[in-house]
Amino acid sequence: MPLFVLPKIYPITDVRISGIPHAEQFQKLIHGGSELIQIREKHFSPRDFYESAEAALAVARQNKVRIVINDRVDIALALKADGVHLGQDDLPPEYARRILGPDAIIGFSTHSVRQAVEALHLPIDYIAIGPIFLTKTKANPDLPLGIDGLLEVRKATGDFPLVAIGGITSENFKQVLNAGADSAAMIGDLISDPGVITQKMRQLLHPLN
Ligand code: 3NM
Repeated sequence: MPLFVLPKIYPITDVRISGIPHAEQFQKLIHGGSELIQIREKHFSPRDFYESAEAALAVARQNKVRIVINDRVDIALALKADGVHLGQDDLPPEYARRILGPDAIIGFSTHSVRQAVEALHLPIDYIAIGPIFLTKTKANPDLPLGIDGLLEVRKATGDFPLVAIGGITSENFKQVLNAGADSAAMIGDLISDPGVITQKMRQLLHPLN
């Protein structure tokens, strides 16, 4: 299997932080050039998450952009989304793969070198490692790994597709890419001000424009 190709910037939507619906965040991110977006929702009922994801998926499909659902394999399956992103306490990736099939994108969160190395044997398309820096977005985050920790994870995971997450901003994203992350996942810094989501996304992808 060829390695999964990640975009340099991997946006994740969050309604509490941006104050606008997921589908609108998708619209703005896509205008700014996003090609793969994760919908993350820790506070909605399953029904409301499903309906938000359905609306976000419609926007994604209109624009030929891929959508990954955070945590919920059932919602990814029901909507025929492009994939799912799983945490350490979610359904194990082996079972998500069994349910979603060989073509689904499956991402998996790790928080240490040990977890990242263990994840190499799983049927997943990418590993996320975090938090790299301090973050207020995630409840009970692990201790930040810092750039040194990220360098160690990169070394231990060879060329396996690697997403860095946690406290990444337009100021520090180049540092994580230079440290070997294939992609920088961003929530707060990218989507907290809905008026500038498109502009921020565009600047991340084309810093000189
Ligand atoms: N997962 P922000 S840190 C969703 O460590 C998430 O696995 C993390 O949000 C991990 O870009 C995190 O606002 C929050 O810091 C990322």
